[in-house]
Amino acid sequence: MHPLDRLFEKSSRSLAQRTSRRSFIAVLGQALTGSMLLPLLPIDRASRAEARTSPPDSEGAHKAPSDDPQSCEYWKYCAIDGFLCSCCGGSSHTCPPGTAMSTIAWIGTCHNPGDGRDYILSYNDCCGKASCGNCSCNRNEREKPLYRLSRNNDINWCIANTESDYHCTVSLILGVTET
Ligand code: ABN
Repeated sequence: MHPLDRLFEKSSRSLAQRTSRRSFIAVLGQALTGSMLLPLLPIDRASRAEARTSPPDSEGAHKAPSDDPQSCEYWKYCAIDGFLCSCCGGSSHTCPPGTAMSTIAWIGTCHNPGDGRDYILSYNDCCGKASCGNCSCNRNEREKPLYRLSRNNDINWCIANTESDYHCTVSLILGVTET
């Protein structure tokens, strides 16, 4: 007999003498149950959650600023949440025909890489028509979570207009910071 076989036989016999069939099955059952429960253990997914804070495409993942007002990366849109009026028959600062600008708005500050200055902007919704649906852009840079409503931009600013249907959002320059 090969020495390895002999060794294996000896250790199997000694194990068999030391354990009953019932205890062997119990240990095997515990091992199997344990291995099945392993995937249910809590795993720290915080790092993955952080990586997701910038969703892909128009919903975030903010790449290099763009000088195209139909792009979500356009500098004036740093705190916008809505459909870009520039893709809906209007421009970055004018509402499409047949809609009216909201009388209340969200205010943000964006850096213009073109001249290196920071601008105060208002994000007004254009109201009176159904949602445009083009160029959804949700950047909301430096926005705070919804638990402080006054610091969250996920709001239909048309609520103060007589026609409260939301169509799209524009971005108006209100001022520039002094240098
Ligand atoms: N300010 C744009 C908007 C409109 C409706 C709902 C959420 C956000």
